[in-house]
Amino acid sequence: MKLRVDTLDAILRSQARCRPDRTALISSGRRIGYGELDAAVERLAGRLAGLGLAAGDRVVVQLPNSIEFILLIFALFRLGVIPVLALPGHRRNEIDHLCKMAEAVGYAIPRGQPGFDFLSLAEAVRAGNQGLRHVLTAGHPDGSLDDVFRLHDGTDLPSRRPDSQFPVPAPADLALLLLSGGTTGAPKLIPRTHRDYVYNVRESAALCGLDENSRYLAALPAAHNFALGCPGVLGTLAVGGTVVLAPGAAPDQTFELIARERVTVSALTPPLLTLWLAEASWSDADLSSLRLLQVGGARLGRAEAARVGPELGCRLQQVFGMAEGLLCFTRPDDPPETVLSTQGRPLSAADELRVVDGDEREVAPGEIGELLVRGPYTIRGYYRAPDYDATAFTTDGYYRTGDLVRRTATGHLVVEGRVKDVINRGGEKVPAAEVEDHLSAHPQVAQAAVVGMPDGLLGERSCAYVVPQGSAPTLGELAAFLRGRGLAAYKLPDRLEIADAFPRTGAGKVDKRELAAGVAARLRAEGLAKAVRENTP
Ligand code: OOB
Repeated sequence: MKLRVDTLDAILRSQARCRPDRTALISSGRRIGYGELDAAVERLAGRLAGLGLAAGDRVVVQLPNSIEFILLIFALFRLGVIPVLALPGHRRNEIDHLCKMAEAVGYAIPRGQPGFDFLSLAEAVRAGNQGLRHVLTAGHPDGSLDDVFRLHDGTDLPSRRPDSQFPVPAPADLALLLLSGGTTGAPKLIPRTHRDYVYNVRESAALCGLDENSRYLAALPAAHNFALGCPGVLGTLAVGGTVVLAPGAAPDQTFELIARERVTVSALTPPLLTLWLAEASWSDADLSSLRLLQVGGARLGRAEAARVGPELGCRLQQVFGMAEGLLCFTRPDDPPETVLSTQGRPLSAADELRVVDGDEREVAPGEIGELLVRGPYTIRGYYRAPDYDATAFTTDGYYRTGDLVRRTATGHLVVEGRVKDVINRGGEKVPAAEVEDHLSAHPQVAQAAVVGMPDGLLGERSCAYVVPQGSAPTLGELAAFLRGRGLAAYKLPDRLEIADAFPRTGAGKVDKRELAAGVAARLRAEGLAKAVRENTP
């Protein structure tokens, strides 16, 4: 049988065939070869089929960076089942929404994870989702890779149905559903096909110069597009390299691993880079194997960018990407200044970019405007959201990114701001409207508006403005209320401002620009007052 390498599953199959003994994954000191991984995927796929999962079904996957995560997504790819990739920080609000939007039949969670009770979360989600038939729990394998997954009551998965045959997906078929960070209202699902995602993964790997000797450290959650496929975990596997899975991205979870496993490439958000730089200034961990560090997800300051080479001893690559598709990278042969001060240029020559004004007219070269994009791996519509698509895409199929950019003479982009109502909290995207809806449900809140405020570490944090109803609530009370409604922690406001009324724009909408300017001015004044206090004897 000829292997089609234009599906995600074929990435693993073809490597397992040409280099079965090479190490594919390293996690918690455990090493898994390509052949071993492929065989375990085959057995797991069989057992999931025995459970009744079939091509086209959707399963919400919420697992940390682990062998189990990789095993499961490949087993789902092999079955033609669509993984819906939730982030580790998501809670009842998000998971319930994902299950409903995707009409998921399964939900996979970690077993015995310290710090949070995923089983209770799964129970709560199941109560509101009749179609959610299976809760799978993933535990650490001691020996064999075969009993990694159980059902939520602790029982084993059934054995493979003898008649189970796996369909070979067509390249145009839906492969996975990613989460959008950048939409108004409740988050949308992003349908990525085998063809477009394989292209995304392979082209990114080629651009970054990955090969079978590359050792990629998955520090960011592998469920996020950046660490999954840009080139990330899948890009590394596609070229026969080794993926080293870190439990988290902080220096205490990564530096020793980099030294021990001789990691050559990784990806970070700007705040994590700040932590790495601080730690590297005194740590004696050996980072000399690192050759390339990708940084993206939020705007990277030039000063921090300039420290990467001298202080971490590796090359920096800026990445401006989105789960909807478009990826921009700085290139190895870009002049140093371009790498420090731009967010790169598009991955593909077939990416079509337009930078437009409010009337959708192309701005003059070098001017700032909203970025619209169409291309071989950018979606033409969200998953089952035709009403939303009508405004999120132009009539000729361009995706409105909501990002304000400027294009340099060399075609590199500089991200200058955004028009979408999202707070970019160090790479984690907080949809303002979603938080506002939850805040408005509080009995002491008449109106709520969530805006971004500048922050030294995260770039931005979120500030909730509230017009109270009766006595004003405190930030602590609102945070507890939102947590009680199952909101992920990163969406909780960092600051509260109480107002009598909101300023309005000419069109009568809440003037968020003025609110954001107001809190920024207060922060500056508070900073000054603090500096004066600290410097007054
Ligand atoms: C990545 O993907 P998402 O889907 O979580 O967020 C996309 C949004 C972009 O529209 C933009 O607003 C922002 O995140 N963003 C950046 C940026 N990279 C992403 N803003 C400024 N500078 C950057 N370098 O965040 C993502 C996906 C794939 C690769 C890298 C990041």
